[in-house]
Amino acid sequence: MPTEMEDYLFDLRGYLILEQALSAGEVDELNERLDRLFASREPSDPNLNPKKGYENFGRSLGDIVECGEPFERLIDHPSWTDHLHRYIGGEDRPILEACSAIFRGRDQASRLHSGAHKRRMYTQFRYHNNEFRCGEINIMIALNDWRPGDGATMVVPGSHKSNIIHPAFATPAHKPGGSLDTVEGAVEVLMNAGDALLFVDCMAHGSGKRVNPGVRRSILYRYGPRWQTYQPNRDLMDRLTPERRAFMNV
Ligand SMILES: O=C(O)CCC(=O)C(=O)O
Repeated sequence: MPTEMEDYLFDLRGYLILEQALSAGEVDELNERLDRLFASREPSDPNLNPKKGYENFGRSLGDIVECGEPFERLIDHPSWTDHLHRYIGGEDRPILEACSAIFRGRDQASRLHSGAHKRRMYTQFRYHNNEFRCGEINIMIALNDWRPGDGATMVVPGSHKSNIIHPAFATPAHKPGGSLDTVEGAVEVLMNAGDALLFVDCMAHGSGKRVNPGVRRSILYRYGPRWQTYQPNRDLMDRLTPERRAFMNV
């Protein structure tokens, strides 16, 4: 279970740094796998190329959990499993919603996005009766050391509870190619290889622009509450109109 201090800091800031969440051996194995995976993809592979508006994000390889046992081990890694249960909360068990490896090179960045003002289901942060109920918890793993200028994740602490949109959403920081380098209140999350950043997705975040040579290496696993229970059978799904199918949980 997270400690009392972790609960306090997570509630206050919206994030925690889990130091040495992965061992040096685990980091080496993941890096080795990723080197081979990235090298085996054609540069035109759509899975390697970020979607429209995120062209400057870096190289990203989606559904990475399907790429071997070292990635499967991350699903319920002991360094964060209890935190996921605590922060997603209640009887809603955490499920993996998305996962990717992100390599960020020179001049690349993740622009400012998310924030409590959005009020979407997955950008929710709630706390009631000593229970957290977060719509999405992210685990961002550093696979090499992240130092100033490396394109590290940047967060706006406390913005998961903000009622007011950050004024920087009206600036180039939020536009394609933007970064959080000059965003008021944003902090750069510097980590050592093997550390993991746990954060609630409704905290405003993105990254600094990488200005150093080399590549920032990372893996991102996103979890949310599974609260739908009814799963329709295949026969029913085959019969339904596309409009009706769109209402079903598959
Ligand atoms: O790449 C990063 O450091 C941040 C990733 C991010 O902002 C996101 O995927 O939502």
